Amino acid sequence: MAEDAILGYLAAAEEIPDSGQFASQHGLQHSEVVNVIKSLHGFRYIDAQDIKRESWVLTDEGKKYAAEGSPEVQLFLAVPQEGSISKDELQKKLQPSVFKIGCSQAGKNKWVDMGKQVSRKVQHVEDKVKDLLIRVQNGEEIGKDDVHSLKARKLIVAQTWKGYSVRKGPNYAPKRKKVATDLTRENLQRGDWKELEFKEYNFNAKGPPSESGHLHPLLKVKQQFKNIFVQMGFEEMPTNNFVESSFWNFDALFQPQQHPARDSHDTFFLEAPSTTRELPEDYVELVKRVHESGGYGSRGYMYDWKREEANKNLLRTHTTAVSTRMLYALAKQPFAPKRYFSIDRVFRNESVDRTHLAEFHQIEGLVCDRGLNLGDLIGVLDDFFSRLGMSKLRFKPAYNPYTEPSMEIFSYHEGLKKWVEIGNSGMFRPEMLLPMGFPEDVRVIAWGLSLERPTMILYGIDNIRDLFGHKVDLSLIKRNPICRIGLN
Ligand code: FB9
Repeated sequence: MAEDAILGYLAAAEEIPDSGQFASQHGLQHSEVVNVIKSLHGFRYIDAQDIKRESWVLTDEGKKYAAEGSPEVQLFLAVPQEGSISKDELQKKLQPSVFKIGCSQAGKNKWVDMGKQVSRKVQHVEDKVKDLLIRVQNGEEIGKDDVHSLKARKLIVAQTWKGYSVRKGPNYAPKRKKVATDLTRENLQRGDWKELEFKEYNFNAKGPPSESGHLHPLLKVKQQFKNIFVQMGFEEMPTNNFVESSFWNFDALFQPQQHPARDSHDTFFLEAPSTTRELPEDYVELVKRVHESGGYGSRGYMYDWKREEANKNLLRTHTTAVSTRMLYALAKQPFAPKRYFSIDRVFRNESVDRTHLAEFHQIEGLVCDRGLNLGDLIGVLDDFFSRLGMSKLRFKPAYNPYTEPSMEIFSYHEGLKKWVEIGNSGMFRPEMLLPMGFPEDVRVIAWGLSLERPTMILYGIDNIRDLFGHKVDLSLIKRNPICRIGLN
């Protein structure tokens, strides 16, 4: 219909200057003409150029006055030719908005005398506003000042009309040739494939969206970290137990029982099962002793260590609890150097804000070997973070109950143009390692960071709720790019 009209018209004419006029001249919907133009343009039957036209359209209020007359005229007509009418009377005769606007406009036009009593000051008035609105409605031009005053009264608004001017295209034909998109058995049998014109291959056409599963950004970044650890010869520790005993999460790490992190303000303790079933008794005895009176050159914390405190079950506050278990197990065997890592959830009863939830994923690495020192720690941190594209590191002395010395790790982030705290680290205390049974000269260097922070920075997410939790918008999961960490 519209297609034949357009192709037919161009058979005789050079161009269709304005698709809008063409549509109204051919009694066609402009929207339909536009769709056909886009399609014919796609197949290069025609060449279409955008044309834009600014026009004015009436607002709903404008339409109302065009139909019922402007409020000032409605008010004027409601005032008796002779004598006067009380303002209240007048108000009853008109709609509230008409009365309000009518008063101010008729007053401004000095048509009426607005007192307690309202009376006419002129015999006759023209409803210029209504006339102007009707002319705009009919698409007629009106004067600049009139446009300005109607716009000021929010009776008209600007509207951009978009259309096309059309000329013949390279593949122009008065009728669209049916282009074959398939060479079928029938074509071959009928032999009519010789006449057929085949559609060009559109190598840029997007294939049908493949509905498949998508990895959460956190899992993509987690995989990148795992690859780096494995490349550096680290073995993953089993972290499949969110519930831990205070013993492995705190006591075995030489963290004193009155340490603030051990109260329910920071830690989620379990109601059921509230206490752990079993602990290695001889080792517990050694941990009790080192807390109470030290040993191994330490004077300990000199307090009464309580077994029931160590028995309390909690949601682990760090994956260092897993490191403790693995190091204890390692100390049972004839000593061999070991590199371990873990990446899994930890839970902290912290105040929730833009970057903190009650749970996050901790990444931890440790190296256990004879004679290791702080230099070895800095070395392995340089190696680890350089593989993440973070080469310039700075270290700030810090404190952890289970490491001495301890260091916060900072890296200069080119993108953010600032030094970012990228983790914490230290050397596990002898009060932690020797009760496990490690030889004197065995040292363990370790460090930790979160998975959420690097993921937020890499994916440009500034609020952790957009990354993790029930408020995450699934499309983020669907359309997030691959993780290019360390792959610059
Ligand atoms: O992840 C952290 N920051 C970070 C890491 C990477 C990163 O990459 C970007 C692509 C460039 C950006 C930022 N932090 C650790 C530093 C801060 O965010 C800090 O404010 C918050 N920390 C968490 C704990 O919050 C209470 C991050 C989390 C953290 C902190 C310490 C450890 C683990 C996680 C640890 C440890 C440790 C120390 C010694 C021995 C063993 C483990």
